[in-house]
Amino acid sequence: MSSKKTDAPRESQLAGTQTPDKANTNAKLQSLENFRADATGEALRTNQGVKIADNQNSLKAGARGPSLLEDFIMREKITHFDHERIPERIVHARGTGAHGYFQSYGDHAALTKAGFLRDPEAITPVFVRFSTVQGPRGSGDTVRDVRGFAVKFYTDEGNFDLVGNNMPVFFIQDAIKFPDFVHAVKPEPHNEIPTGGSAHDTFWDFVSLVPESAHMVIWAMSDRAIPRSLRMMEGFGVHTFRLINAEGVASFVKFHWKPAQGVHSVLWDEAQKLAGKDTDYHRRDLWEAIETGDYPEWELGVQIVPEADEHKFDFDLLDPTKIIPEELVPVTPLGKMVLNRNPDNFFAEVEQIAFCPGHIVPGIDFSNDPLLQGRLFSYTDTQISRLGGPNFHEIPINRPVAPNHNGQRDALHRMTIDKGRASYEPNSIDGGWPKETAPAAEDGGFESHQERIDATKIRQRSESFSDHFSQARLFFQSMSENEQQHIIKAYSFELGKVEREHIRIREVNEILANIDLKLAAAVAANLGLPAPKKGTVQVKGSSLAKSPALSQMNLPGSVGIKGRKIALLVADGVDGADVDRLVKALEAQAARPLLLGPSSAPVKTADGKALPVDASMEGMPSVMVDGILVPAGKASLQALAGSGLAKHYLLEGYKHLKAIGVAKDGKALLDSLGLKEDAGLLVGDDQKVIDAFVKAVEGHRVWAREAAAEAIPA
Ligand code: HDE
Repeated sequence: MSSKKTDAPRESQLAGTQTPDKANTNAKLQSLENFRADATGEALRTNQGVKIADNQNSLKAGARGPSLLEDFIMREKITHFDHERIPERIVHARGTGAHGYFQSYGDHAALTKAGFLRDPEAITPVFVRFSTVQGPRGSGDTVRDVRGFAVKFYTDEGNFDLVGNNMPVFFIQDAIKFPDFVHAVKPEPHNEIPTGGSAHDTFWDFVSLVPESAHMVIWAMSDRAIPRSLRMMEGFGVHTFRLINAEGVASFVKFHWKPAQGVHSVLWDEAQKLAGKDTDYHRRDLWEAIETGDYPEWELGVQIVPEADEHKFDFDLLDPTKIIPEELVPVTPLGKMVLNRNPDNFFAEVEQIAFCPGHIVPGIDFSNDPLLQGRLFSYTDTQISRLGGPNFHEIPINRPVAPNHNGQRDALHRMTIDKGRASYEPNSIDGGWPKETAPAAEDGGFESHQERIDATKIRQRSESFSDHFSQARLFFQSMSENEQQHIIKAYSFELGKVEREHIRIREVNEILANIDLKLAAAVAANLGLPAPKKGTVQVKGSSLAKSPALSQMNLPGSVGIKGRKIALLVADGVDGADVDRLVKALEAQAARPLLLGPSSAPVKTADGKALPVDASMEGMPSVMVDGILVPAGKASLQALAGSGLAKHYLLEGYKHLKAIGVAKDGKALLDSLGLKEDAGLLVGDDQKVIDAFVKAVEGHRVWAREAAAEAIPA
């Protein structure tokens, strides 16, 4: 949602690294990927390798007779088909992913001994899976939800999984509450409604009873929960981790991913419409960007806290409902990640990838965050039922590029045929192999950070975890006016869907009033409830009045309009030369012009030529594009003025604060719609209009228009 650009260290750092081409970057992984099958030029065969002569007809007793049981070809085919689905993920079921690489900016030796962060020449293959949390596999991409941001680094020292989200905190503080939280947010158990959303009683019942969720819930009610693109999201490791250097010195860190594409969101009305008009909006966007060579990039950075400073903050570093404000500890850039290859097969790669926060390499270690500690168990456990046994690490997408010999040889679906007779260690039969490696830095054996623990076994929450509202307040008060209004509307919408009034009242009086009275009053008014006069607890407040880094408005915006989709609305009689001029201007910016007609048939230009269109206006509705241009041509403009589809296109684009540029003769069309020119609604046929249009698209949305756009029907 940002329009401002800053001289972020990211840009200078990115410019300083070489960008290896696509063929080279994945060379390492691909050389090990002998499991990819290409059937080009191959005969159709059964799974046993028998060539198939007829794949159209089953074996029958006579052409009209019953089928024969001996038809092993049909039985094999149907048996396989009958078992083609596996259980979807309990959470994060809906997702998509891509391959790429990570490259360190330098040797971060002071911080860590992890090899992939030590060698700036090393190209570490990665696979990233983005996801929503609540909805099933087939649910919409643009629902209001947290987004998963899970990265598997295939390092030379083993796989490292950074299994994060696009929000830096979480709903609960202790893993034992996770099943309760997930049962509450998932569709309700009696009717399995709603699909892909949190606007229902069980979710709000739970979060209004569990104040530790207040901070994360306000993030989920913000624009962060409706990203414009998976490429335009920040990512966070959430928990505090440790990095360990070769001398064994540990630093606490929080991981951050900063997108080079800027951080942007859609409006709520757009998000809702997209969920129907293009359920695959985010999946398609990522796929197309990679196919067209517009490779998304993120910078990996860390906030570093020396162990000695662990207790220097007014919150607990182990509490996953807290951020370290970037104003207190800035993010140190470590390297960049580029996604440059789409999967060949969704099931084999995106569906079968198995992440686990417990997959770490020497140089990285955990903290005692009780949410992280529970996750270390849960992920491996869930794969056993989802992927059918403990050998899921042998599925191609999960295999490390590092060798992995040990005594774990049996169990369901074992692929490797291990040689040698000793599946135990120590042994003297197989020469003692495979052997342990010393933890010394150059040897690379994993060694847990030696933390002194002297404690009583106890079921208790630390007192330092008890402030649930200071950072939620900091978040709300750090938002721009537009963002605050979006948050108010999101709470009002969601609570408006809650049937039980006592839940609405509890959320307003016992949660929102403790966050911010202005927020509570505005939501209360929309629900017809009295505004609370004061909160129910004493909130100590954050040491900062505001954290500018929390507002998307303040984050670096996109640079240029590369890859942005721009609709050109055309009808019979359009001025072909003007279309050419606009298309060339957009292509010069590496944007994606799309000619949209009244139908999918070509339109006729004013000088009688057939002009093919990319889609109909119905097929590519305004919610799917970032800006709209209306080229010159009297007859075309007249036709558009008489078309409900075209008028709706412009009104909706205006309502969603998009840049609109209309030829001079199209002024009457705008007047008939009651639309007034502004910084992003431009009229004219000259270069100045194009320049202003490009600037408005780069700014993502015309925020100054938001109040005026309220009057436009949705
Ligand atoms: Fe997860 N989470 N989670 N989670 N999570 C899963 O693992 C779990 C949490 C996250 O694209 C599951 O393989 C527990 C925080 C992502 O495949 C499961 C707790 C964060 C993904 C699981 C949490 C996440 C998952 C479901 C609380 C952000 C998708 C299927 C203790 C830091 C990964 C699976 C992918 C998936 C458990 C909390 C992120 C059930 C018990 C906090 C991105 O194992």
